Amino acid sequence: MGGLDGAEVERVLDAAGVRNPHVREYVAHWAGITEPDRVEVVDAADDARLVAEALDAGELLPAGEGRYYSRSYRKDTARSEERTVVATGDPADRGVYNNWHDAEEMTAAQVERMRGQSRGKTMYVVPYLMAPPGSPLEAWAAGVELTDNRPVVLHMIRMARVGVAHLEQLADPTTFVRAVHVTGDLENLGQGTDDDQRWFVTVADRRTILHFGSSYGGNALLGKIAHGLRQACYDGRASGRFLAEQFMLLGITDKQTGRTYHVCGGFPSASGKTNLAMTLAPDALGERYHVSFYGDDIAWLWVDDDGRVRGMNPEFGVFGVAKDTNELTNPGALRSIGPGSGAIFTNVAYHPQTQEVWWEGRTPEPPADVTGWEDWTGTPIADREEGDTSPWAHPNSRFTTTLANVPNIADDHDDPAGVPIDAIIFGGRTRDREPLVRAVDDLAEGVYDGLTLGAEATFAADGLDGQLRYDPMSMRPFLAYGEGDYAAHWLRIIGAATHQPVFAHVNWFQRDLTEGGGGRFLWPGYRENLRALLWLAAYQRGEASGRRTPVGVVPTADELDLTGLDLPQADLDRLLGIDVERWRQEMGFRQEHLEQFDRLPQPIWEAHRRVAAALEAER
Ligand code: GTP
Ligand code: SPV
Ligand code: MN
Repeated sequence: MGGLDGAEVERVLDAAGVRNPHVREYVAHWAGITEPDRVEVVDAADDARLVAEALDAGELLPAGEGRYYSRSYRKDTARSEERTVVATGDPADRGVYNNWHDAEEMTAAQVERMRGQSRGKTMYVVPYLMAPPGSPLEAWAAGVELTDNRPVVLHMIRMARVGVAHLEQLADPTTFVRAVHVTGDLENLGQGTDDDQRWFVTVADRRTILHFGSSYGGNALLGKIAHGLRQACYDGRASGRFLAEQFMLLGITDKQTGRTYHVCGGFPSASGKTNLAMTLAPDALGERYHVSFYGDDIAWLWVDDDGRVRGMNPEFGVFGVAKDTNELTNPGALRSIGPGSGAIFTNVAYHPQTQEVWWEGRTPEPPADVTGWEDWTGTPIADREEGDTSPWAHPNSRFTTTLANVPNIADDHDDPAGVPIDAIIFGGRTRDREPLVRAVDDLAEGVYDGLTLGAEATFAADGLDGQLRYDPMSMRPFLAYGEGDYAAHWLRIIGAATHQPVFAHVNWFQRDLTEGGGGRFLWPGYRENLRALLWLAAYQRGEASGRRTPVGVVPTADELDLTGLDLPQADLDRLLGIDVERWRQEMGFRQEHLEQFDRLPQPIWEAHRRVAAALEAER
């Protein structure tokens, strides 16, 4: 053990009040492997001191009153799906998308990779809880992240409930996720080459996460994606108790009736979950409706004793995409990262003298006076070569802020009982074919719709024009076991509910593909998206009947509240239309997509055939 002996580890754990013997043993075990110089146990209350240390060390830079800026190594700016693995002891867990490997082999390889890699560094022990305390799912929510990276600790404090107490109160002291993060020598890991040294492994049947070689969000904040999604996806099925999904969760309160309608749902990464959940009602409708935020990236769903589907957000903060966030698109997000928020900006553009930050879409044009501005790599904008049009901020630059800063945070967002779920929606970036919203009443058809979610390949990308990159339920990068078994688990969990939520597919991204249309978005999007959800609520209450189509029920033009919107009739027709020929083409692609999955339940195939037959009948 580098500069640290076992007695010193014991002393630190004693001083921090870590009595859970299983936590102590785990910390000592990994300190022996990664060989840090120091061990420190973290509590959320340590934030101010850790921030001060990080500023001193230059790991963070000041970004205006109580806000911070961090730059990552330039090859370490996003999740790496090719290097991400789910490992178990059972080859039957292999799916199409989970990149399954053997648990024994991956664990041994990661131990060797991590050996001695924290020398000279501090190992931070970060006990956390991915649930409101007292949640019926608390048994699956506790974890201890070990990380040798201080900025990662600061992000964890914002994104998860951090403190020793969470690990001392467990009903079963052994059931916490062991989440080990070792940064590695980022400049020498061969990112993206044949000699890539990084591996991000969730050993799901051992509830152990071993991530090596990155300090970026989803790769390093292990409570979030690795535990909150991959591990929980596995645990939800192993226990038979719950679903863990890459879903946002919001409530729409009708101030006239006092009723709140709860909607959760999945859109693939960078497709609008944060924006939808943080949405404030558009001005024209704000008198009547209030939208409240529960979560923007993860929801765990279960069925309560009364047969209601309930949902909660296991996270404590938001890790949002910066690009295009501005006063018009998302005023709520801007307020959540305002002065004194403690927000951390990663990989946006920065002005060291004024401590300002900027990203593409923050204002229509970049700051006119470029003097002093640096792009996300630290290169002064003034030194850029003539004709360099690369973005100032990295396209995946992000902000990190706690839920408490979100202006429309729901009063009951941390209620351990969660909230009743009325609707489950799916949406991707689809330039044609998918209408603004279509409701699906049947459970199997709803699950089928989620399994066939995707985003269209762009004109530039390889592959068939109009073919989707499928992303089942928006969980493609986070699935922990095979897709057929996943579908069966969905049918079992939601099928046990006595009050069935309605399903719906939404699409904010239809484009004008006519000559001269320039590919503009047909729908204004952002805050106006509320209108589609209001229709869904009315439909579910029987106050709107819509128009039945082979792929679900779409609103009639007069059922959609368009007050204050200036939408040409031709656009509206397109937004609410069903292009049967395009849909028939899509059914062929879906067939191939679904055929890849082992053990896909019969009810899903039947749903597929029903939709296909209904489309044939339209001819
Ligand atoms: P992850 O955090 O990666 O899971 O992403 P997310 O699904 O939360 O995506 P987010 O809400 O951060 O949005 C990603 C991008 O989509 C941003 O650049 C938004 O500006 C853009 N976007 C979101 N909603 C809309 C919309 O309704 N219309 C249009 N045109 N763009 C949108
Ligand atoms: C996503 O990529 O879907 C995210 C951000 O929510 S990350 O934390 O990188 O996974
Ligand atoms: Mn996400």
